[in-house]
Amino acid sequence: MSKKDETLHSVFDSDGKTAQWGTILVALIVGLISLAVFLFVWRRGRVSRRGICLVGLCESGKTLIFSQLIYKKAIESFTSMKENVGVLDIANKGTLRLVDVPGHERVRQRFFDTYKNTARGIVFVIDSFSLNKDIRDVAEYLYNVLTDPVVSSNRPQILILCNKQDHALAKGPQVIQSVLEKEMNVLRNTQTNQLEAVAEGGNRKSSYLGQEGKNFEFADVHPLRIEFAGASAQAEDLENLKKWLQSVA
Ligand SMILES: Nc1nc2c(ncn2[C@@H]2O[C@H](COP(=O)(O)OP(=O)(O)OP(=O)(O)O)[C@@H](O)[C@H]2O)c(=O)[nH]1
Ligand SMILES: [Mg+2]
Repeated sequence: MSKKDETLHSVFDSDGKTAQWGTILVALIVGLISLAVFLFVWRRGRVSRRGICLVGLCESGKTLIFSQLIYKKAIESFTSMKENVGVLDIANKGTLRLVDVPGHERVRQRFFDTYKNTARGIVFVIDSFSLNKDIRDVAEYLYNVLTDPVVSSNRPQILILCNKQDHALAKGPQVIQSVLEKEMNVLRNTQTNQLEAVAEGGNRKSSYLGQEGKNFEFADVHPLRIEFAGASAQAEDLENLKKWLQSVA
């Protein structure tokens, strides 16, 4: 190779490397910009979600909790057929919009669908006294909430509030958690078998609640964070709920 050819070759080499570095740099910048846009949109979505949905079966105490928090007093309530909406002030963290979703089977899904998109948190209220009798219905409603596609994608924080702790025969939050885990396990097996029968070869994993191959546990419902706490709206003991609201806001 002549001296001139060698020079040309090395110039071509360095040009090729420069072009390669240029492409990597552009790809890096595009990647960073996309990440920044994604984070911005994701954060905006989270920040703009300021709703807290109170859900649960009829008579669990949602409206009494709502009135204690919003009006600071108990109001006489009857089975709600429409939602109650109120604004909660949270110290140093602005406001949250509290929505009391009626528990009546005929209307609850419609109201939940209306408000679930804006939910930053969901409080699932349980009557800790009548749980034995209602366990199947409670588990079914909770299962529906936890497998809701909007809940799965927005990942609001979830509090399972064991209300009516003032009742002498009320079960505590820990007992309720383990009783519910057993019931959710049975329900999950039934639901999974039904799904498999209906849609063979379908993407079963997307709606599978918890971890496959072991008994249902709330700790395994990733990426949702599910907590349990006790309360008594009647005795005006809503401290656990207030602490949770403060942490969620
Ligand atoms: N003992 C006791 N009773 C409660 C408590 N919280 C609510 N209740 C009573 O339970 C009944 C039902 O309460 P609501 O607040 O109306 O129930 P809800 O969940 O709004 O019911 P729906 O509107 O039908 O979905 C009322 O008689 C309340 O006074 C509590 O902490 N302890
Ligand atoms: Mg009500």
